[in-house]
Amino acid sequence: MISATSTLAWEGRRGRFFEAQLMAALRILQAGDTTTDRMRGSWAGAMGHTQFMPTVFEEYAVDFMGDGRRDIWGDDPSDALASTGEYLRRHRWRSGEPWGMEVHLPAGFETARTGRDNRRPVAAWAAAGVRPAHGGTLPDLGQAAIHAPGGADGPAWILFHNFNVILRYNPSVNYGIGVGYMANRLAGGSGLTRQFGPDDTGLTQAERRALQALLNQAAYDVGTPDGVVGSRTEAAIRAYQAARGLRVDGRPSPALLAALRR
Ligand SMILES: [Ca+2]
Repeated sequence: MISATSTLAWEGRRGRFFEAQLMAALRILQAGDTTTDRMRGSWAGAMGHTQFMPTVFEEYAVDFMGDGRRDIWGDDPSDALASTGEYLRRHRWRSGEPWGMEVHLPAGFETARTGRDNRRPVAAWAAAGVRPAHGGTLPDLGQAAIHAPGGADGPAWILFHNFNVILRYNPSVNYGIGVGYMANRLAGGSGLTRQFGPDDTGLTQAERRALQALLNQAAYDVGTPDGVVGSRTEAAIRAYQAARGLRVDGRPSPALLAALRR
């Protein structure tokens, strides 16, 4: 942490910001919360299990286990998780309320009405035909937004107050949906009822997985098919294309999937 924050303070683009982070990191050491060898963080200065910046640590970290040290780095994640809970609480997380839920949109629903800034009362969305994907009625939690990244027929969510609290951690809507969805699944919640459409490769996730399985069958090893096209899949595609005399670009496509299925 000291190496990373002092380098970034010296490098200059955000010098003042990282100078403040460096000074905070030194104060944390001085306070005895951890030691230099255990105070690890990313190159960009985020540290511990839930990636607190040093100034955020000073503001929100708590000693949940009561041993006198706020230890967000140790094998026991209790202090880190409690500190994250404190961060969410102080940003006005409402206990017991969901962040959002998957919904089904009615036929002809205008996606122009979706988006995080397009907030309306839950009752207005219910009147417009928005229904929980897993049945029941929408809980009346005040103002809410609809997020439908794949259009009206893809997965869609209604987003309540607590979703905006998650975004205080990271302002990406995809990040917020990912965190919220994973939390629901960890708590035993159901999977999505709708599939995402094709991505910019022209293939759906199921098709990308099928493409990876076919590459494996053809002895171009991509590892366990997961629908995520990383460097290993790209290398396998390149090898396959080269062996078949195709243009070598390493990119998945509907034509490549069709070739593998022949
Ligand atoms: Ca502690």
